[in-house]
This record gives sequence, C-alpha cells and structure tokens, in this order.
Amino acid sequence: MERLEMFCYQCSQTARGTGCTVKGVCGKEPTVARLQDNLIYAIKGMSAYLYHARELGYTDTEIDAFLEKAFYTTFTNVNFDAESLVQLALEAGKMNLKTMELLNKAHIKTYGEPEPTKVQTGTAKGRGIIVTGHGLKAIEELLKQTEGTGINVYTHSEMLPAHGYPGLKKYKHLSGNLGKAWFDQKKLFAEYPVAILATSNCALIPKEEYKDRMFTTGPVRLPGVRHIDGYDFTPVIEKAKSLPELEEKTGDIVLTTGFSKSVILSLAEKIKKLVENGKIKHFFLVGGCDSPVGRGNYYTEFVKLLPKDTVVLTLACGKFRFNDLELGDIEGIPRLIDLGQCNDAIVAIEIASALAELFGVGVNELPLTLSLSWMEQKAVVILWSLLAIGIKGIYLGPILPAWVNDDILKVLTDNYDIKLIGNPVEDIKAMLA
Ligand code: FSO
Repeated sequence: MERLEMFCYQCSQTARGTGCTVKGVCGKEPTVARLQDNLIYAIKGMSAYLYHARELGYTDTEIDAFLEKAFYTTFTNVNFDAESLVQLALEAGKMNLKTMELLNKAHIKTYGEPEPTKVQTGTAKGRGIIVTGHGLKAIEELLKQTEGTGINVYTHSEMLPAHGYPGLKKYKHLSGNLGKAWFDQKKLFAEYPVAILATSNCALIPKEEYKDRMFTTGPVRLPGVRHIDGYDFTPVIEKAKSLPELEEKTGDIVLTTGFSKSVILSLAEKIKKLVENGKIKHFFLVGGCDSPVGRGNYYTEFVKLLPKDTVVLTLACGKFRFNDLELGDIEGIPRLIDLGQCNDAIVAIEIASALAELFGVGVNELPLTLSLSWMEQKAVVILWSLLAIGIKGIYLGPILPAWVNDDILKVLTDNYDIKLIGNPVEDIKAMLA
C-alpha cells in the first residue's frame, strides 16, 4: 500500500517532513522546516536536563508549559513564520537557562557544591563498573549499592564531574576516570572487562563482545542490552562480580574537575587584580559537545596555542580534547578550569555575569571569548541560551548541524556576530585583537 509521509504544507506538492533538507518543488530552501528542526533539537536538549532534575525531585511547571507549546509549534502545519520560529528558539534558550538553574540547584542541594578535585585515570586492582552519561542520581545509587563489595566505580565522559561533588566523592570506591568523550565507547568498553552502565544520551550501540556486560537505565535503551528500570543495580553488580579483576595500572594523567561558582567567585578579587596588572590578558570558554567528525582536534591545537597569560574555562565532553594538557597557573589561578557537565553552562554564565559586574562592564565587554563545539541537541539549546542573554561574537565549530542553511547562518552572523572556526592561529589572533 502507498504510504503518506509527512505532507509538506509549504509547497503542498511534495511529501516532505520537517526534516526536509532538499529543495522542494517550490524551488525554495525549506528554512521554516529547518527552523522547526532547530527548535526540536533545542527542546530535546532542554528535556534531558529537565529529566535529570526531576529524577532528583525538582520540577517547574513553567518549563513544562513551554515544552508543550514548543512541541505543538513543530507540527508541520501550524507555524510557517520563520521570524516567530527564531523568536521561539530564543524563548527556548531563556527557558533552558531556567532548566539548567533547576538542575544545578538539584545537584547542589542533593550532593553539595562541587569542589576542585584531582581525578586519577587508569585502573585500580579489583573488579569494576564504568558509568557513562550525565545521570548523577544513577551513579549515586550505584555507589551506595557497591559500597563494601570491593568493586571500583569508574566514570566515563560527562560523568567525570561526579568526582567533584562532596556527596559522591565521599565514596572511596569512586576510583577514577577512563576514556575521553562519548564516541570512544566501543574501543574503551571492549578494552576493560568490567560491567558498564549507560545513564543518558550519547550511548552507542554496543559491540557484540561487551553487550552482555552492558546495562542501560533511565531513558537509554540499546539492542541486546539489559535495561534496569528504577535504581536497583543488582544485575550490574552481579555481572561485575563475575568478571575478572583489573590490574593496578595508574594512568599518566591526573585530571582536575569540580570548579563551582563559589570557588571561582571566592577568587574574583584576585582575578580582578591580575587582569588590572596585565597578568591575565584574556579568558576563553572552550567546550561543548565533542564531535567525532569535522576538525575536533582544532580545540586541542587551539588550547595548546593560547598565550600563557590566558585562562580557559571549560565544560561538557568537548574538554576531553585538551583537559589532559598541563597548562599550569597564573599566581595560583589555574589556567584550565573545568566547570563540569554541559548543563553547568549556567555556572559559566553566572560567573561571567558576576565578573562583568565586578569590572563594571557588560558581558560582551569582558576580555572573554567563547569557542564552542556545537553539534548535539544540548549544545544547540545552550547556544540559544547564550544568544538569548545577548552574548555576541561566539565562535562555532567543528561542523554545523544539518539544518543550518545559508539563511539561518545569516541570521546568526548578522544578529549575533557568530563566527565559524578557521585556523587556530588566525582565530586566536582575532580573538585577542
Ligand atoms: Fe557530550 Fe553527549 Fe553533554 Fe552532549 S556526552 S555530547 S548532547 O551529551 O551534552 O557533553
């Protein structure tokens, strides 16, 4: 039987959905459809943060109402107005600020405010479980249930910031961090004979060789992988117990995470003096969702090339491109400051606003440049949050999402002075000029 795909109401002569990326028979670029995609990605990202806040008992009816309106707007036949879809993306950005605040509050009320913490890489002797994803509630429950069993718990990718929370770092068997950003899972999970727990998005379909020791929880489902409903991780623990012990093999790198707003603001006066004395020339926020495609190593080169009188704030999994670099400090202020997960972008925003106030300037007048890896749904909504509060001149890379056509790029560049990354040497020169 013939199937009716999503009918395109824009040209009404061809069957296309909102994911249309080709010219319709109308001959026009489907910018409205692409802006709907942009909105869908943004609200997907926001929903993920809201999900994790709700897991910890924090909800907000205003955010719920916005999500309802935004999803309804993405009907193929309800909104044909590009300008209003841009406004809705900005509204999504504002609402995402509220959502990130809610999640930040949920994390801090539940686990305490993060504190700078050194995190060992490599393995400790004994059986282990690797936890990947963003779900702090899941790792907390697993840590409780594995206490005293001799099993070591390792973080992967966006779970690294868990080490900074007092309520999580108190578990001595939260052993260390393995691997880098989300896309190294297949290699990493095959390498270590441990149980694996995936707690959020950015879980990859597993290889045959480890799928029997992998588990999912929360919203994650993977083919052939056992799912845990709720937080009873007995099957994960039993699996870990059935696997061989790992040998002690300390990694060469020690990572540092857990810089909270309070920690940075306690240094604000010192930072101000260092800026006024010319000892700190510029701040960079380099982060976002790391990409296996495009020029991801741009960010490694970029951070390596930065002058020694600059400071890098970072967050999300994009930091694994450079968080193993020894950047040292400027009179006690670390040159690499890891603020946490992607949702901790709210912490970066609050720090930037507090510094702007301290210097008596607007955020755009601060010696601060943002360079973001902008690919995934969470990074998409965070960009709209930054645009919604008026931040201009952000650099984006290493590739653009598929829906960004020339019209959308023009809106971003004309209205928000968005720039695309190029050559790191030239970019740094321009940013410092
Ligand atoms: Fe990365 Fe994934 Fe968290 Fe993103 S692990 S890529 S959409 O989740 O935001 O930093």
